[in-house]
Amino acid sequence: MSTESNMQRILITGGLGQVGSYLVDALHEKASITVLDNFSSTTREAVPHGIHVIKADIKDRIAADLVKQNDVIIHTAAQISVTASMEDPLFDAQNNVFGTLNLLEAARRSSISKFIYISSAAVYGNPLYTPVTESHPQDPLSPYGVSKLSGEKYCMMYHKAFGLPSCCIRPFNIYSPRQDPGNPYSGVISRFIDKAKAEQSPIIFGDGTQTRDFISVHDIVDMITLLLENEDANGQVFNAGTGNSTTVSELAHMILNIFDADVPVQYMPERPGDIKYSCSDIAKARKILGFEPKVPLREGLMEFAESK
Ligand code: UD2
Repeated sequence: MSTESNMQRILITGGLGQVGSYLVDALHEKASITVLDNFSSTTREAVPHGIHVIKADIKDRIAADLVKQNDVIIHTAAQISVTASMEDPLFDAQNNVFGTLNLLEAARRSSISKFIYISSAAVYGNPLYTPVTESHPQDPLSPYGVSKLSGEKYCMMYHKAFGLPSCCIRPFNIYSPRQDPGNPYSGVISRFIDKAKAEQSPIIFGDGTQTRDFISVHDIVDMITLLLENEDANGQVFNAGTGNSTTVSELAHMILNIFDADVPVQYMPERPGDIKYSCSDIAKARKILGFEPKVPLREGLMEFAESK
């Protein structure tokens, strides 16, 4: 049996957030985990026993010190709201660009074996074609997309110039029961489920024909776990999606059906700046990582019914 002293030491930034908290659950028996989180966005009530939780910001000096004390860095912490980034691009960049750079600089001066960065499909902007491959032009429509792309570019540059074993993923629309439905920036799935549970109409912005590639947080965790073991992934960026798209209208009806809510959907004008069609091409992740998404959308949605 492994003891804490010979276990791999993993630092998870944003370890109380949506992706980070599921990573903690998946990895804490196999590794010695430290969570760095500023407690700005969490629905998690308690972390598993034995996890070191440090309340600090990724821009802080202590974040750099923590990087040096670990073998692997999984960097999920970020300002995650597109809308907030439009209102305050400086705040967004300070977190997502300078926070990431603070960690990378510390990583360059240490002997870490992996640095995993969570980017976003927002780097693509409005897709020119679907499914979107990693080589699709990157033309972000928000400061958030720019800051995420910037973090990626730094990771790749640190790989090329300093040999840092870094790799990036670009998640499409992640969902999980730990996404906070009370947050106005929350995703469509948690909003629709919240409505369905209250027997209220979900609100569709536009005509509902827009599509998204919804991926369960468990598949994201799977992909990150594959990255941990794969040296060929270093210096690479991977789409993190399912390769399937669903219309918002289909989604609404699926959720009403699962929650047995007998209410009509309601339509509101399209959200300004909304992307029409989005779907990932995951051939690269399949080939290099052996990644295969395992959670069909309906099954992933059922988890919300069981968890609350
Ligand atoms: C996702 C990400 C965002 C960024 C962006 C990049 C989430 C929560 N957001 O934004 O961070 O990466 O992709 O393109 O994953 N909708 C409704 N009714 C609602 C809420 C939403 O119809 O109550 C529609 C919305 O107009 C859009 C679709 O559902 O067409 C998805 O909206 P979203 O906010 O879940 O995510 P998205 O794709 O805009």
